[in-house]
Amino acid sequence: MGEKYKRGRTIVESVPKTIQGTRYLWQLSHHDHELAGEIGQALQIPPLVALILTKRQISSPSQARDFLYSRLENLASPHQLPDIEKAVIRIVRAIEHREQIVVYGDYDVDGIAATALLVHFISRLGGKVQWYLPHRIDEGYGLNKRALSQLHGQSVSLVVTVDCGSSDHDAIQHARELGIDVIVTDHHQPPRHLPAANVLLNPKLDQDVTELRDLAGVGVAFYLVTALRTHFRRSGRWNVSDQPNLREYLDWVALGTLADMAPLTSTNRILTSVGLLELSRTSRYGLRALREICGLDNSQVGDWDVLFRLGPRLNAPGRMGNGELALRLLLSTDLSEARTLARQVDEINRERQVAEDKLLAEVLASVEADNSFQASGSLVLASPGWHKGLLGLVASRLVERFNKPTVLLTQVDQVWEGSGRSVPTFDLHRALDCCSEHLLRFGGHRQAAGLRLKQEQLPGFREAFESIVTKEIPREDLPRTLKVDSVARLDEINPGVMTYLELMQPFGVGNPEPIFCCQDFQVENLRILKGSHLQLRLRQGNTRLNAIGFRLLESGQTAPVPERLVFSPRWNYWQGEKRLQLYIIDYC
Ligand SMILES: [Mn+2]
Repeated sequence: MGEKYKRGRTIVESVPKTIQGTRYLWQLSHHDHELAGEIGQALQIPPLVALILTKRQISSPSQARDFLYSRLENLASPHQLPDIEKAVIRIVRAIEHREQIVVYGDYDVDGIAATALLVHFISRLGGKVQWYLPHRIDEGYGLNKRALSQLHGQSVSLVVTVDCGSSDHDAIQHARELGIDVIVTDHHQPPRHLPAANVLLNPKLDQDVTELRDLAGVGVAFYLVTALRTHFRRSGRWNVSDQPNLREYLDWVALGTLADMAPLTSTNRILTSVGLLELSRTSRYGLRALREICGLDNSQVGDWDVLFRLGPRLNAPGRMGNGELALRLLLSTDLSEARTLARQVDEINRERQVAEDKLLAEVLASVEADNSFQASGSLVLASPGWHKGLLGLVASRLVERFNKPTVLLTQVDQVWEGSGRSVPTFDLHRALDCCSEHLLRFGGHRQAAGLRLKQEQLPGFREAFESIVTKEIPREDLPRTLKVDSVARLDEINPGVMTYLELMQPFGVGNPEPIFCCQDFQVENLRILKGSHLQLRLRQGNTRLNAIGFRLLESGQTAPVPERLVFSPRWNYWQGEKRLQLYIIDYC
């Protein structure tokens, strides 16, 4: 054992490479102590933090510095996006000629944040701009002919989409025939044949776009706005000092990017980490009212707050039908109006929760009623009465439970429509592409997608989808694995380390939250809350820490005294106090 690992880190070597926990097979990965030492020394950060950084594709001290301290100066140029200048020129012409512009959005958080951003900025430039959000149940996702005919009737001559449009060939063709120009800005996987829009702005269209490839819809809108600002500055409209500060828009960008589960690496990491700071001090009435209703008025807003509090509320109106309420909340310029809207959004979110639980129970009952699902690699379920806006949420919960790619469908106007969610290793979008002969339409990403098919296509689709899944995902029951970053002693999880772990936020896709394993502790206090949550007080030497694990136990199970835990540490804010707490992921 070398001298440099002696103090404190010897414990690492005495833990096996894999440990079978109650729910997961824990994989303790190899450490690059040399690189960690180099990073730790150069940045003067705790060894444990340096070690975690080496497990986030960071291979030098300067990369580690850029990762911890996000700087807007490091953002990639908008001109990485082909055709962005064409989009700018067309929008500027519309502004100058007082054309009626419409921002055509989507009803999820990403879509409404992108809509708000573009509407706000174009009107700031003096453009005549209004917005259009399709109704989720009546119209569905994306552009549709009826909406475009209606906009044509309102003398609209330019439609700029956000977060949608890449697959809407017919509607775009229709718009062009009516004399409406269409600029598509989107981040969904483009189809092989592209629609006939005047401009297509989608980072996934071009292989050479690297740093911007994973932008969310609101990220693409933000880049368009950046390019518009440059154009206006160059044409002499503003001095550098009185041009709009785009940093102020990053609160919306962070909301949409986090809620859309876009990978939090590269450009998205910078946008979201700076954006969360903006969200924490935003002066927008809508966001302030929304934070109030979530009990977040005076605290820093973190990734969890967006995912579990702000995001679901903003999503709820769109899921239940009409996202307009959430968009009006974001754009509100009056505090008392914003508070009323926030209350309404909150109420709809409660209705959504009740409806979601009910639908989940119903779907689970049909899974249990059909024995064939036990042996199948995928779940494809359809029922005419299911609520279309909730299928994605419920599909996610089925994936969590059964670990199988899941597609849920409901009937809309004689066709089946629905949502799919996937397990991390399986590319859902590609699978749907392979089954496209059985589909009317599909679109989305690796992990989440939407689809539409005819009644008679369902059996064929189910069979084709199942055969792709069984070919790609091994038949035998693979254990669910959990990557553990490092073993740690309890005294290593301290406020100093937490400061740096907080700098690594936001966590999510592409930037997983650090997970630690600890052992050799005493359990001083053990409680079961609400039948399924496990609460512990741990002691190791002189260090005592509280730990909590949500939904770890089956109801009626007696309390186990764990010997080893895997957890992520977080600050817990409660009644004005800030306490370190370990969130238990698994135990054995
Ligand atoms: Mn999106």
